[in-house]
Amino acid sequence: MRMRMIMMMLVAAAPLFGCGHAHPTASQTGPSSASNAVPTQITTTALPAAVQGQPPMVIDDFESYEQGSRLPWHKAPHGNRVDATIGPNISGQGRQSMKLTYQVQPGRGSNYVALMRYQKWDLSGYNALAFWIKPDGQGHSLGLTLNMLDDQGRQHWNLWNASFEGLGTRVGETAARRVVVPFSSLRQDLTYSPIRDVSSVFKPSNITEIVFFVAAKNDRFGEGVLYIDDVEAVVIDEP
Ligand SMILES: [Ca+2]
Repeated sequence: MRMRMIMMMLVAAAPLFGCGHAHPTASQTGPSSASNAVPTQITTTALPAAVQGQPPMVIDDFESYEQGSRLPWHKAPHGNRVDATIGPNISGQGRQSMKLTYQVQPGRGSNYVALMRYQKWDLSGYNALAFWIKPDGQGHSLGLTLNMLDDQGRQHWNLWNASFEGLGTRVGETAARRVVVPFSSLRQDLTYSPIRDVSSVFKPSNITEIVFFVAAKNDRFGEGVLYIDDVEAVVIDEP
């Protein structure tokens, strides 16, 4: 039987820097960024198991990389230090995950990390993004941003944000779990777009960038290690 947990939460769009890359969705990063916070209420759905009959589209299961090889996921030009390497199985299938080793420190630009993969994805026919995460118990907030091209294939930082505090990021919580983010829960962020008349319709066919954010919360700073695996586009039943 499917169990569904709907979690309502406050999210804040994050500051950004006009660097041309997707930005932090996590706010609650301390006084230095509080003035930039734009609270948005979203719904995030966590499903312990898969979804409908349609098979997922695997975006990355991290199984094809050699130990020590360079992953296509890398630090964004902004944010603090984050390295992506191969980690152990966390999802119960396969042998490898992605290990994020990161550091967050006080101060705007240092209190979060952004790990991105830049590629063109056509996720037509899917209505959610799913992944596994094994948090490190640090209690940081976690965010996800998708960047969307326009219909002419132009890049103008039409960003779509989700944040899932409470989903795998509680202090002391280290159990791996699957997170499902319905596309309908994403919130458009045009803060860094030079174009103002951008359509407010999310198009899964036009994804060009996926970014994970980890942001310090409640003045908890320092180094951390967490794991991500089985990043997939999936089909879910939506209310
Ligand atoms: Ca894997």
